[in-house]
Amino acid sequence: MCGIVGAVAQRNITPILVEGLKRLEYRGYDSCGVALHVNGKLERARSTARVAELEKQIEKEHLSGFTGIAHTRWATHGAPASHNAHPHFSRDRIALVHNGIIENHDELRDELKTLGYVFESQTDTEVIAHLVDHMYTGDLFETVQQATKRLVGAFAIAVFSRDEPHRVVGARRGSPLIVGIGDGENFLASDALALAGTTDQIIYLEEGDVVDLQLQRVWIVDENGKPVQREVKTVHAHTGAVELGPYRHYMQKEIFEQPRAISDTLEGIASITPDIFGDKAYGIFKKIDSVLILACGTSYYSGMTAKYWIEAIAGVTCNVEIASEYRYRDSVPNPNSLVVTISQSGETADTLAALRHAQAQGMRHTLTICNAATSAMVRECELAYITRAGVEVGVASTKAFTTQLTGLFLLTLALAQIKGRLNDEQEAAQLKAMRHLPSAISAVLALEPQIIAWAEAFARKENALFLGRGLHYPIALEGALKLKEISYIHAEAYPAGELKHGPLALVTQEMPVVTVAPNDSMIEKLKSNMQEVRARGGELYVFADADSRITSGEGVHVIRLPEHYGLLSPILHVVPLQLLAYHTALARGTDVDKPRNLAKSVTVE
Ligand code: HGA
Repeated sequence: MCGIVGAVAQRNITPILVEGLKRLEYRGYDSCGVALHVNGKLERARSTARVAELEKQIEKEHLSGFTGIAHTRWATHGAPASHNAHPHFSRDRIALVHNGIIENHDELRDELKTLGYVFESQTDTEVIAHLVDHMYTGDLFETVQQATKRLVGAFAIAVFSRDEPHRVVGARRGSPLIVGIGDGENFLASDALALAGTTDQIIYLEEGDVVDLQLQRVWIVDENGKPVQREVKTVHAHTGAVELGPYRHYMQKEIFEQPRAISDTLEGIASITPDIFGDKAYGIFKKIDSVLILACGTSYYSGMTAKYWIEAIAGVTCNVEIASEYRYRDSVPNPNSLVVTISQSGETADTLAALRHAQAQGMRHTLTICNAATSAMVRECELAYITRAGVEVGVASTKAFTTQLTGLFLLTLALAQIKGRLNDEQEAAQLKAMRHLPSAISAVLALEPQIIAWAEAFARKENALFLGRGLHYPIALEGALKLKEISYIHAEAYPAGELKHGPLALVTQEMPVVTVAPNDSMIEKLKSNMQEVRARGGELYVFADADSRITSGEGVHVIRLPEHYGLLSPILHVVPLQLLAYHTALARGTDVDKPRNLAKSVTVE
C-alpha cells in the first residue's frame, strides 16, 4: 500500500527519501515520486516503474534538496499513471503526498474548480493540495490544521510549501504516520521501517494530530488544535529480514521460515497462563462470556479456525466477522464479549475501524493478535499477543497466518483453563504438541517435490474447487485464496457437505478439486463427498494424513502428510496449500511477491 517519507535537514535528503521508499516497496505500489525544495522552487520526479528507476531519474536530473517528501502509490482513485502519482503540486507552491481516501473529493473538486484550480490528475489527493493552497496564510502548519477540518475520510499527509523552505507539515486521521527525530533534522514516514538506518527515535502520531517539522523543532497539536507531547520511543525496525537470501521469492522464503517463526512465537511460553496476553488478561478473561473476532482476508480465516477451537475446547461462544462488514452493520453489542482483532500489520484500515466501532458501542475488552508490536492495533487494544513471524514481505500471507493460528490456539487454551476445561495433564499434552509443530512443519515442507508435480497440472487450469470440513474448512478457504491471489486461477472453497447444494454443478473433468482430508472425525463424511465428485468426473487432489486410508487411483491423486496432528492439524495442512499456490504461480509466470492489484498492509478502506 501507499508509503510516505518526508524530511527537513541540512544535507541533501534524496538518498534518505529514496532509501525510505525502497524499504516500503515490498508492500506493493504502482507508481512512486519525490518532490524537493530546490532554490526557491518545487521540483519533482515521478515514475510508474520501480523505485530504482525513480532513483535513476533523480540522478539524471541532478535533483537534490534539504526539504522534501516522497511516496509510493497504490491507486484507489485514478489509474496507476504518472500524472496520478504523488507528490501533487498546487500552483507550484504546495507539494503534497497522501495515504488514504478522501470521501468528499467530488464536492471539494467542484468548489476548487470554481475558484480557478486546474486539476491534472483523477486522484482524490490532488484536492487536498489545492485546498491547502487555497487556504494558505503563509503559515503552513496553521493552514493544514484548518484545511484538514474540511476533509472527510482517511488520510496521512505530508506537505511542504515553496515559501517555507525548512518546514514539512504532517497530519493523520485513519492512516498511520510517524515522526523520526534526528539531530538538527527531522523526518516523517508512514512506518518506522522507512527510517531504519536514519533514526530510531520515533513518535507515533495519534488520530487527528498535526505535526510541524522544522530543523530544530517538532511541534504537535491534537485534533482540537491543542499542543501535545507525544512519547518518543526507541524503535529498532528490523531490516535484515527483508533480505531474500537463497530463495527465488519472498513468499517461498516465508513458507520455509514457518518452523522458525512458530518456534519464535512460542519462545518463552513455559505454561498456559492468561499473562501471555498481558497483565490484565486474567481479570478480563474471567469476566467475558463470549469472543468476537474481527479481521480481513487471511486473518479472517485464522479467526474462523479459532472459532472451531474456542467453542470446542474452551466452551466459549465465538463469532467471527469480516471487519469491513462489521464496521457498518447494526449489530447487537455485548459488553461482556472479548473483541479479538487479527492483523499482520496492525494497521489494516477496516480492522482498525471495526475495533473502534466495537469500542464505541461499549465493548471495552479488546485483544489483538498482531505481527507488529508498535502498530495502532497494539496501541489501541487492552491486550496483545505479538506473533514473531518477522517481517512478511510477500503480499500473499503465509507465516503470519500460521503464527496467528499459534497465538489463537494459545488463547483457546488460556480461555479453556479459566473456564475449568483444561487440567494440568491436558495443558502439558497441548504444549508438547505445540512445541513439536516446527519439526512437524519441516516434515511437511519436505513434500515440496510432489507438490511441484501437481502444480504443473494446476497451471493449465482456470478454475479449482477446494473442499474441507470442520476445522479444515477455513484451511480450504485459505488454500483457495492463496491460489487466487498469486496464480489468478479462479478458486472457490466450500465445506464439503455443501457440494450438493450448488457447487457440484461446476464439477466436470476439467475441474480439479483439492481436498483437505486429515484423519479426523469428519473423514468418513468427507470420503462420501469425494465420491460425489468422482461420480461426476471431477479430478481429486487430496492432502491426506498417513492414516487417512485414502488411496490414489484413477482421478484421485494423494499426497500424505507424515502424521495426523489432531486439533493443531490446520497449522500443518495449510502449508502444502501454500506450496501448491506458490508453484502453480511460478509455473504460470506471475509476479508472485507482488500480485496484480494487491498490496501489503491494507491501510485504505
Ligand atoms: N487515494 C490516493 C492514495 C491511495 C492510497 O493511500 N493507497 O494505499 C490515490 O489514489 O492516489
